[in-house]
Parts: sequence; C-alpha cells; structure tokens
Amino acid sequence: MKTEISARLFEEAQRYIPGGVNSPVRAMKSVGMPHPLFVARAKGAHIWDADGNELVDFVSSWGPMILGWGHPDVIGRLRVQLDLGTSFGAPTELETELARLICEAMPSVEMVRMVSSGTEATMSAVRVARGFTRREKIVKFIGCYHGHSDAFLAAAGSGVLTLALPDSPGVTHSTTADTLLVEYNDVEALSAVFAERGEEIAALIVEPVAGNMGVVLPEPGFLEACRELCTRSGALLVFDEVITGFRVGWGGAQERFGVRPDLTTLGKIIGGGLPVGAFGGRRDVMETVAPLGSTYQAGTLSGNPLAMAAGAATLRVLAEPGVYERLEALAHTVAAGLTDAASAAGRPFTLNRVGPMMTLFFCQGPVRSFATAKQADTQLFADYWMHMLESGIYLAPSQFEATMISLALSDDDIARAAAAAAAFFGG
Ligand code: KE4
Repeated sequence: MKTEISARLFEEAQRYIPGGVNSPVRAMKSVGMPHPLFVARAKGAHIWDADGNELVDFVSSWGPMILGWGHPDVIGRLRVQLDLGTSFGAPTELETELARLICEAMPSVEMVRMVSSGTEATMSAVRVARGFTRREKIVKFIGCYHGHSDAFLAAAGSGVLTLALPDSPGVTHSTTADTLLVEYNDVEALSAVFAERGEEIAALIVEPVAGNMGVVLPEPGFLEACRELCTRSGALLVFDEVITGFRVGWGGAQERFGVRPDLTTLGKIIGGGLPVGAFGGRRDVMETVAPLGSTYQAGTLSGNPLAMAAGAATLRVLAEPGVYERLEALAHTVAAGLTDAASAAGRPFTLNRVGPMMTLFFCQGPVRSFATAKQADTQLFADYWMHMLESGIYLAPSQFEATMISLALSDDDIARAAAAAAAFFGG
C-alpha cells in the first residue's frame, strides 16, 4: 500500500506538532506503523488517505461517526448554520434543542450542561459531585479512561485499597491521592473500598461498558453494586457514557442495563463529528452548577452552534424507528465474520461485544478486566491490524480500543472485512 504522501506529511507535521499528531493514539505506534495515515476525506463508511488509498472504516473517528460521513441531514443543518454564524458566546435555541433531546432519551438526565470534549465533561462532573457531597475521594476502575484531566491519570499503587499513583509527569501525588482504584467487575474489592472509605467518597465514575481497555462488559451485578454502594454511602454514581451514549441504544448503557446513575457524561456521537461533551443528571445536583449554583464551570465554545446542529441532526436520525435494530444486525454480522475466521484457525481469541461496539482480543477469554485484557498478544494484533489495512480495512490501531460500527457500512464492506480476517487467520 503506497503511503509516501502520508510519510511526507508526517515529516512536516512533526516539525510543529508533538509526535506529529494532536492525540497520541493517532500515531499508530502500537501497531508498528512507521508513520500514521493522514486522512484526506471520507464518505459513508469509507475514508481515503492522502495517498488515495480507499479504506472501509471501523473506527468511526473513535465513535462520533455512527451515521458515517456526509449524512445529508447532518450536512444540511451544518450548511444552514454556517451562514447564520459559527459561534456567538451567547445562548442559542440550538443548545436547548440538543439538551431536550438528551433529557428525553435519558430520564436520569434532568438537566445537562454542554462542554467541548469528553475530558471537560468528566472533569466537570467530578467537580460537581465533590461540590455537592462536600467530599474529596473518587473511585475509578483500572483500565477505564475518562479523558486526560489529572484526577484520572492515575496508575494502580500497591496495597489492598489500591491508592493511585500519578500515571503521567505533571500529575501531582496530592491529586491522585484522592483517587481510589479498583479492578473492573471486582465487586468484592469495590465493597471493601466503600466499607473502608465510603464516607469520604464523592463519586464513583465508571464506563458502564468499558471501551478503553478494549470492550469489556459489566458482569451481572457489577453496575447494580456500583449503584447500591453509592446510594448507601451518599456518593454520586457517574456513568461515563462518552462512548456508550447513543451507541449501545437510544437511552445509552443506563437504559440497556437498567441502572440509573446520578450523573452522566456524554461526548462523541452527540456532536455528530464536531467538538462536544456534556454532563448532566439529577436536577438537585445540576442546580449547584454556576450561575444557578456556586460550583464553577464554563467554556468559550460550550454549546457551539455547529456542534449543536450536527449533534441534534445525528440524534434525530438515531431516533428513527429501526435504527438500533439495523446497527445490531450490522454488528452481529461483523462479529460473526471475525469469530468464524478465528475459530476456523483454532487460534485463542475472545470477542467482547455490546451492540455496535466490540473488540477481538488475541487471547483466551474471558476478558473481564484490564488485568485479563493485558494478556492479549499485542504483536499478533499488530500483525492482524496491518494485514487488514493492506486488505483495505481500517481498524482502531490498538488492541485496547473498540471497533465502532456505523450505519453506513454496506453488506459488501462487511463481507470484505470477513474475507480479510479469514485470510489472516487461515494464512
Ligand atoms: P475526549 O476528551 O477525547 O473528547 O473524551 C475523553 C473520553 C472520556 N470518556 C471516555 C469513555 C472516552 O472513551 C474518552 C475518549 N476516548 C478516546 C478513545 N478511546 C478518544 C481517542 C483519543 O484519545 O484520541
């Protein structure tokens, strides 16, 4: 596959941008690429890189592009808004339109504040929870990613109650000292943390379906335990639905799994491909947010008219009858193609999937936590990823990310992916 132009563009980018990319995972280092692919354009479920290679996309820009690129409803509303103005720093009707759609889709979200990224959403939700409870500790799960604000850049320390250590230069010990880490799906360890420190805990934040260690499902009782322990201790339960929101169902993971959080964070899909994030939840909690309440939170481009227009258009398409059934059918077919190919070759693998998000792990299952996900053969994954790329299939360049299905995938796209996987496993 010719990638000389991407290589040249990467040389130039590295002169001005750290690592030549504006987000680390785009560097494609973990799959052994000498340089990332530079994308020139996209349409439907296909992207074209700078060298003109056409690829079937299974990344969906890490989730937002659930409709594919160039959906007429989204483009149409953006075109209208472009002529009306792209940013005012003043309220617009568009923000209320998207807020209403979110609140109608997720009954636990009684009020919602727009921001410009998932990181802003989770950072703000934790501040609001700390302000509302007047407590300082937060609980997060190892392997879950909630954006790059300091409190979340924490690695497991030692000891039973895994106190967190900074996981990046620049993050202070005092910051991560307020972060308590537990293994995902480990109800016993979670109960122990709450038994020991419950009164100090402001919030538990969790990806209700983990997408950042690869896809890892909540085991029966796990989310319910998070809910019960928070209720009993007075901590707030925060569902980070930046990935799962409007992906695993119209009402998100909270509807799919029947657990009602106190706060929800959103991003990606609700912006339809434009910069967006949101946090919302219980009215009594959200009423503490400035200017109504005293917990400060702000943003120049929060509720940006273009992002609101693209997000509202996207959600209106997703609200149409049959859409999630279609997404489920597409995802089921993709999963079947991958598992048939891997099974035929007798290779150890396990595929975790919830609706249109999935990960094929190159290890024996079950993969139920980061500790088990880390057993995956990342070199074999890199070989698989490269083979798929050479076959015209673009997958997330990391074993610990999710394959995101879009409505724009055709039966032919999916057949091509299955054939490429079969060639890899059988080859
Ligand atoms: P952003 O700040 O990247 O918009 O959102 C942070 C975030 C928060 N919560 C969850 C569950 C997330 O998955 C994310 C961001 N996801 C990654 C990919 N898994 C974004 C890709 C990237 O970092 O470039």
